[in-house]
Amino acid sequence: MDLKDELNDHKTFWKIMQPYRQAIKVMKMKLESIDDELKCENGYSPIHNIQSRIKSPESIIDKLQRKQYPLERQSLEKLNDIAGLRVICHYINDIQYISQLLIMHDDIILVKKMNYIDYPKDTGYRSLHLVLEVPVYLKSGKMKLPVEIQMRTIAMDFWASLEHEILYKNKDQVSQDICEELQQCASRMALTDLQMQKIYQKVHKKDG
Ligand code: 0O2
Repeated sequence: MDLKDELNDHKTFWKIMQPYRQAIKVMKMKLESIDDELKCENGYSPIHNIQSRIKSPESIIDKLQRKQYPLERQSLEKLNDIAGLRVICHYINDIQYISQLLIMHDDIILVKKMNYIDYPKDTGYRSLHLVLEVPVYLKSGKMKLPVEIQMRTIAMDFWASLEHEILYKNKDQVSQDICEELQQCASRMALTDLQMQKIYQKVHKKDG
């Protein structure tokens, strides 16, 4: 069976992805614990919500082909984003703080950090991407697996979700004007994020 057939077979895909599901659970638990500790300390949860996903067979095959890796099991090790978590935070400052606390855990390794918040993509996309290796314990022993974490504010998520929906399957047919409009929306959302952060700080200071 070649990799394409294996991934497209529901049962086989489910089995191959088992360690990745475990990696997601470990990472989610770490994030929830950080959120809980900060809630006890500051009286509010910095994390709005956490979503997780296993990359779809179609998207895995697409990426392997795009990167010109052979379509075989071993090539899966070359992908950092098979296990993915999206962490939606309330304020921009929460993103930096939570990521610092997470990286401090001594059982995880920071493999890659892409700061699309300070350096947004040309599309206007903003998020902090971290690839972290996390230990997973199987019958056969311990293995380390990468998990990609996308951290963003509610405003960044609003933009990314709608942009993805608008451009989905239309990316190549969209005019420059539309791209510019989307970039403008992203810039406005970024300004709003900064303003909301400042408002929070002002109110918090006043109350505290
Ligand atoms: P899915 O869910 O993975 O099928 P790399 O791994 O660094 O070699 P990659 O994967 O292209 O290459 O890295 P990148 O661009 O840092 O991260 C890709 C993911 O970021 C995308 O996943 C999106 O979730 C998100 N993303 C990146 N750019 C944009 C953008 O312009 N708009 C939106 N809405 N999201 C973006 P996939 O691959 O699309 O999906």
